[in-house]
Amino acid sequence: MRHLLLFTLLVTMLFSCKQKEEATNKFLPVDKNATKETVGLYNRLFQLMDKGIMVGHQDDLAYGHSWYKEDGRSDVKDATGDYPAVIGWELGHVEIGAEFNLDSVYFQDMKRYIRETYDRGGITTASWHGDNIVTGNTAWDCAQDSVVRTILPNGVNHEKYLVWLDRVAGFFLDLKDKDGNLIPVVFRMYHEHTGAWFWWGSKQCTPAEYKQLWKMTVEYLRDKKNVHNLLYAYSPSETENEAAYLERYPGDEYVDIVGYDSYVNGKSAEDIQRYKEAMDRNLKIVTDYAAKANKIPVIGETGMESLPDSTYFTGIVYPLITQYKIAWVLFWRNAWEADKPNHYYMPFEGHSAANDLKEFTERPQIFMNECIK
Ligand code: BMA
Repeated sequence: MRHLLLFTLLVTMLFSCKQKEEATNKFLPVDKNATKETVGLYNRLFQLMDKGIMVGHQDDLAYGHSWYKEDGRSDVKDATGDYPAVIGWELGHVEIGAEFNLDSVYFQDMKRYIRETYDRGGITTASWHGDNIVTGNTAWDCAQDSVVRTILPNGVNHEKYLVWLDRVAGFFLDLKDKDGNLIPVVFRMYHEHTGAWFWWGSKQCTPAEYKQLWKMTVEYLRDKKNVHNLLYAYSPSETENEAAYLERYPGDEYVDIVGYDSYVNGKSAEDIQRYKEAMDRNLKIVTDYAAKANKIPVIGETGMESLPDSTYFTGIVYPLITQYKIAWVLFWRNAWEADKPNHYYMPFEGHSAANDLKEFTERPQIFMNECIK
């Protein structure tokens, strides 16, 4: 009996996801005045990355497949027993002073969810589908190729855009823990810019303009608005090679985290094969670059809508990501809206892929919230 206990203990120690990180601050983020919690988060990410890959989910706490705003609920927790280690939020419409974002999440609630995540030892990342300042339409209004130019210094919308950035800054500066300290978050801004579906996309501005937009935003938030609780994440949509990946890269002094976004488009064997190839290629691009430049590599967004393949997590994602050292993989949102019943990327309780997700999250290299506490 004692042998069995000892054996169980040893196995648990060997395979347990709970391994304390050491408190060393070797890596400095691009903000040299970053708060100590932000520097701490950056270094924690490097340490966690050596041990495993964190699971992330967009909007996890705010709503899920066919439910909205139920305190404590999470589709991922319903299916696996734990919250994701990383939770993504969307800032779209904060810039226009709205009370809720473009997916109907109230910013006040979002701040509370971010505090809850922080209290649980989890990590927060934010994306921003900001409106098109020229037309007043959404981020997807990309018929023009001049929006970015009008925002840059001397552009006709520069001053107005700074007011938008003031509101973004205000959001981040209002993220406080119970002792009043700022909560550090990862800001994944102007994402998927190698595609051409947002006003900051590849056909909508030149590489030089994109880089200027990025630098202007970092400098304004950091140096003018004194926002010092951010790590900056660069996340184009999938690219062919490192040169393409870096074509619009604003420089190592403006980026802390390097990622990419890639989805399974469709459900045929060819679609899955194409996804595997794109994922493998982009995992290699970001991990190679991160190793050279001392950055954190991540998968900024991924998923298979509706999960028609019930072995997506263990059969497709797991073998791909475990060949590489990355900090996290973030799966996109589970829409609550009645008109989007198939728009979900994580299984909910009872879904045919729920057991597969559970099995995936139980593997020793895969970290959920409990593992990183
Ligand atoms: C897209 C979709 C939209 C959503 C947007 C911003 O990928 O999920 O329904 O409004 O992201 O979150």
